[in-house]
Amino acid sequence: MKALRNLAIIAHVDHGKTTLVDKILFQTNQFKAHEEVGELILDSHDLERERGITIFSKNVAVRYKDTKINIIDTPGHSDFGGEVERVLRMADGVLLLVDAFEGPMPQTRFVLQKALALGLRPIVIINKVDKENCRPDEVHDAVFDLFFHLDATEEQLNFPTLYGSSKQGWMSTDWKKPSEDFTPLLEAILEHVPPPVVSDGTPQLQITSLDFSSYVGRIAIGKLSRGILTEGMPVTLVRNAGGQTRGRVKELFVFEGLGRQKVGSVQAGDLCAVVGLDDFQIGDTVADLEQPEGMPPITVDEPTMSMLFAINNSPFFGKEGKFVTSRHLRERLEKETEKNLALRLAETGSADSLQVFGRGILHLSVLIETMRREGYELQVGQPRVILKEMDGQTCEPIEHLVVDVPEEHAGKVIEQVNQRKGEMQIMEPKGDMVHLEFSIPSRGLIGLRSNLLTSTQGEAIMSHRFERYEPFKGQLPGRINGSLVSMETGMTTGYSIDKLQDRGVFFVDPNESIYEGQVVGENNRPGDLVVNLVKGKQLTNMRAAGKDDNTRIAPRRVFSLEDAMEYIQDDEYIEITPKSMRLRKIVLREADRRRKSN
Ligand SMILES: Nc1nc2c(ncn2[C@@H]2O[C@H](COP(=O)(O)OP(=O)(O)OP(=O)(O)O)[C@@H](O)[C@H]2O)c(=O)[nH]1
Ligand SMILES: [Mg+2]
Repeated sequence: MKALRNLAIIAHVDHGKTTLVDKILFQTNQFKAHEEVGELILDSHDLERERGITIFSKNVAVRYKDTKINIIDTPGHSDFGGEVERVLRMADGVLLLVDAFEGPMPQTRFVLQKALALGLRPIVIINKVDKENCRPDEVHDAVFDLFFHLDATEEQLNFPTLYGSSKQGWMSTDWKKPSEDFTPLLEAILEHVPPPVVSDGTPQLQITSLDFSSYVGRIAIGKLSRGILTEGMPVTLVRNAGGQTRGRVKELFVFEGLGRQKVGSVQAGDLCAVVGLDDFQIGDTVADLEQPEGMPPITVDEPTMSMLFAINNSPFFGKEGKFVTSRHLRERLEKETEKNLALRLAETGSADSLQVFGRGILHLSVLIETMRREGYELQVGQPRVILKEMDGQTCEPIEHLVVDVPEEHAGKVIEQVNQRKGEMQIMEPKGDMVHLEFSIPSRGLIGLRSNLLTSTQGEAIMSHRFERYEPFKGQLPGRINGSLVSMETGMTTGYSIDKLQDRGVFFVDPNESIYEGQVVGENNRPGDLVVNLVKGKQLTNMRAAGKDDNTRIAPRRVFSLEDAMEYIQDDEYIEITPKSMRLRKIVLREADRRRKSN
């Protein structure tokens, strides 16, 4: 059998995983014409490129000294932690990347814990030592402490450490002595990552990941841990949920460089993609036709957040989208659940909406954004965390929150987190910053990021991760400021916006089409205020489109989709079309709203 290593790269978000994999591919000659365009080859999805984060884990393979190294790049954002946990089953070792300034963060802890529990051999990389304020030695000690707290075995505690810069393309055992390239890392991989352990017997491949192609449908991905698979082979699928079905391996692929190579057979130990099994689930085992043996089942993580997805019924519906009916919406969401594992749907009692359950704001916003680009129009409601009844008590998700912030802002951060029922657990210096750790209800996190950024002039770095369920902590203060709501449908005028500027901040520009019930701004005070932005000195407006007035108007507030999701109140929707995003009241007419609240 060929020499083989399977490893996954894991880290907190942005610590440099994809940069490392990209550069390894480059240095091992997997692609030549790599131009420094500031984009990562591996973050190949549009949304990944735009946001500069990895959303989907990816398999690549490189060759070093006659050894094939399968590498799995994983997403670092906590919404995708379940995916990381699953793909770790394909690996025999992990590279744990830690930013040389930030040190271990909530997601570092989560992914390391999972890797250790699976008995994987870790190599630690202290990355970004090229950065000026880095503190590699302190970070190394913190990583050691983390291993210790997570009950690493003696062997795991003896992890080798490399220091370096993914960006500059080198790793070294001593950060003060940079090397030329990744040779020290590749050597460490050959030495410390064990080859896959394979036992004799009939084929066994547990499906841990999936891909989708519009030509062949769903593609199963996993590690062949036993036996041989060949093209055309009839197999039995041992279901994760129990039971068995039969199928056939139509085509087989192994990973090679950035792509896949079609092969006639796969040897135990290698990772592969299987085409032809139509109806499978994650965790199913592809096994021998006659004597199938399944592998221990995998649990797919439960959703933590839900949101209402509804058809667009605003007065402006159907102007921009191709897919606007409830049938479109349902079919699209149902199709999504075939590949988006952490996503669930539930009926609401209305044909025009579905309750969608996911892993967090980012997980859901990626779906909404993808649908928007495909030409869908839809509306979504306020995201809600999922409560659970446990031992006769209502319980809610509690998260571990870490905030690093310059000292002068620490007080404001603590105050805001406390208001949201967060409890401080740790406060200590970290370089020239203060490092704060809290436990806080997930509810309290909604909208917290933008508030903290505002009150710290953009300097707070925060991240969080689900920890456990605890009894409900009681009511949280909602958004303090109410909404400015449009009284009429029509075109906004600079004149009217200008006249109302002391009432709040606007989300619309002059000469924009708005409708009655649209949320056009934020009220300076609590409670909603209905305003007329349509009225104007029509004559002057017609002449110069309100030019004089417009110059005095403060720029409108711009929301990203995630900002909007964290911002809206429970009686509001976000309307999303291929070209626009608007906030609105669910009930558009003021009189109806009043009647409803009485
Ligand atoms: N200075 C410096 N910056 C780096 C280094 N490695 C990565 N970066 C930068 O850090 C940012 C994040 O890098 P990515 O490779 O996308 O990080 P990631 O871990 O893949 O992020 P996610 O996949 O979203 O979890 C990018 O702006 C990189 O250019 C490094 O060694 N030094
Ligand atoms: Mg990445």
